[in-house]
Amino acid sequence: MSQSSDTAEKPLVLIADDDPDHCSLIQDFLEESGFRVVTAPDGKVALELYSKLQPDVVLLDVETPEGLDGFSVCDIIRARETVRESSIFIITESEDDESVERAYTLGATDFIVKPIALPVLAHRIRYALRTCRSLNDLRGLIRAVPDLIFIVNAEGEVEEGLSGPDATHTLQLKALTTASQVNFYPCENDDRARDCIKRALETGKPQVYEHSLEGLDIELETRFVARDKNSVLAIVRDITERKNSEEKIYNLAYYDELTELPNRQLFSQSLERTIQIAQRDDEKFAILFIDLDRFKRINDTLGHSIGDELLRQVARRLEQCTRSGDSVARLDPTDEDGGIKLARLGGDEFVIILYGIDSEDVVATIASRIISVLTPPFSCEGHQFVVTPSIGIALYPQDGQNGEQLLMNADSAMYRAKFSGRNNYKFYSETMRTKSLHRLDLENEIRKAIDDEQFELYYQPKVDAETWELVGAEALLRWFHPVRGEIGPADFIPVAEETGLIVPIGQWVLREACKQVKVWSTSPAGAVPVSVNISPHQFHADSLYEDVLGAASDADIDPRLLELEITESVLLQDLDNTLIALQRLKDAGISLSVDDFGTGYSSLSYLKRFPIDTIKIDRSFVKDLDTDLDDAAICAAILAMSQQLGLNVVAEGVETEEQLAFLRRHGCNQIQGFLCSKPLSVENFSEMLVKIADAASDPRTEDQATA
Ligand SMILES: Nc1nc2c(ncn2[C@@H]2O[C@H](COP(=O)(O)OP(=O)(O)OP(=O)(O)O)[C@@H](O)[C@H]2O)c(=O)[nH]1
Ligand SMILES: [Mg+2]
Repeated sequence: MSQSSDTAEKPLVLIADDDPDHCSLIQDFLEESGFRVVTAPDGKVALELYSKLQPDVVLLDVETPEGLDGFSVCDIIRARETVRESSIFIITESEDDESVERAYTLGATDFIVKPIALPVLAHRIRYALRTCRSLNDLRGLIRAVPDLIFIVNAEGEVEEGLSGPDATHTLQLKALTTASQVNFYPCENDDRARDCIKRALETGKPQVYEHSLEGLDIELETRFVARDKNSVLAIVRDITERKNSEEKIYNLAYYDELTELPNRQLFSQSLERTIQIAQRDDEKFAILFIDLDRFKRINDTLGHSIGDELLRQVARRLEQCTRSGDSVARLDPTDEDGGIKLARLGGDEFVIILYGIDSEDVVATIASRIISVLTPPFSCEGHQFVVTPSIGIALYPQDGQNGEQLLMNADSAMYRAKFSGRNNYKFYSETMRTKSLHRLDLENEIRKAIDDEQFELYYQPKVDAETWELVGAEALLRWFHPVRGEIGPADFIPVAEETGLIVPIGQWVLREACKQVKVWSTSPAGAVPVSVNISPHQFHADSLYEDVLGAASDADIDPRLLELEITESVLLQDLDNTLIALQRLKDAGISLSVDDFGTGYSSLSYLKRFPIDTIKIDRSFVKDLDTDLDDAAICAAILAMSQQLGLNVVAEGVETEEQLAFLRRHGCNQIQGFLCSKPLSVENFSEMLVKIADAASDPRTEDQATA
């Protein structure tokens, strides 16, 4: 070991004693015991050496004949000390009370009476050094930590502030703490704080307590640590920043940024909790699943930012329906601890929980209210528009035992609301579940039918009402299931519509019909125009125009041989876009006809606006022509009006001579129905064409034109 490190490790002792013999006796002994020693003959030299060498230990003889005595030197040393503290021993001849009192008051570490027991002296010095070092460490620590540290008694009163100079800065409490650090931290009035102090004193374990400061945006965390039986250390930390970032993270995770409503995540948690509470309290609640109708069009036509603004406004209006003052439904029991009633699930989907409902009527009332709250037009950036919702309702407990199931069922009820015309609400019910299971089967079967080519087209002839000549045919879809046999269109078309499968089916029908038109275009009876039914879904699909014209050009047919039959209700939705779509088709040479005329709104104005060639009188009017005067009047009126507008009219479902006579009398152009022919397979239709051709070359009877 080197000399320098040797000396560095040895504590330095300063002895001030005017008796040189006594002084050197102590010096020799201490040096042998592992200390370094310097000596001073009087108080003045002692102070000089103290300032120069900063000894770890000072031994002061009180009785110096002249100059400063030991007490005074002790006093001056303590006054000069800043950070580090030395151990100071006062040496006296006698142990009188007054001297002892004075020494300790002046800050002496210990007291030694002559004659000195040298072996004990070494131990006492070492012990004092250890204590002093610990104290110095603690002081350093307190000065360095940014926390405020107090001594607080069992009643919560602050007794002393211990903090170092940095603490108040980090707490940003300058305004409050300039007078005194102690004043701003009164925990004696806070029961929670007092409980924590009590627990810290009883258990000996540190207690953590979070609180804010009244009137200030500051969050504090205090740790109470037992100090002795009656007091604790209160270590106070400013956690405002941490709290703020925790809140930010929480909001990002659980709230929707756009509308500031709870998001799907928070909703799911709240829903599970609501289920638990409803189960415990034997309560009922409802979930309302809200999806805006045709929201995509707003994005597409006015841009995403207006779409966003609209979603925000919708959120605000929905909030009105779920305000806690709402007397129709009781409050969500989870409200207080963050339970929610309204959330945005994503896109244009919102969801509401109505807790503690007594009957479905109550839920229906609120659903109606939601519809009417959204009814007034919205205005965003100078645009005004109407947005309607479709609402699906699932009830706990009958419609689902867990959140996922309830939400799924509310969603499927919403789907039904869409399907029945939008802007309404539908309850999920057990029957619907059965239906949806059935629908699921059917949906799979339809998919398979497309792949396995189980569909077939039949063609029902249309004839001229006067001459009975074949003027065209309507293509009708048939499904021959390998196991179930023939499945009627009424059984599968609605499911195909609902699932969107009608689009691929419709595309197949178009292609197939065009191929058939091509085959018959070279028939001896002449080309046969074919009409194809276009479903609402298919009509609104973006690909309609390409599907129709693509099928015609792939089959290499004249588009004029193809007619599209569209229902009245389709025409009446979204008039402007419908007009554009129809005009494009018309310009490409496709004929257009309105199916089931008379069953919908029968608005005359659209007949004038749209480029329509033909209207078809629905079979329901034709059926009772002979017996029902109203139906007869309607048919007559449709025929008269069509003549005025120059439209071709086809009567569907004509079965009797009487019906035919009536229709002829009122100027109906064409007839379709069993009276002339039922729908025929391709094979039978082709045979019929041959017969027609034969009859034309051998004109004995007209009847051969019919099947
Ligand atoms: N502006 C905006 N649009 C969104 C947002 N999230 C989803 N969307 C759009 O919202 C539309 C939701 O469409 P759907 O509900 O499926 O369809 P829809 O057009 O509303 O028609 P229906 O609901 O069937 O009546 C989609 O076009 C999404 O692109 C969003 O945060 N902002
Ligand atoms: Mg929608």
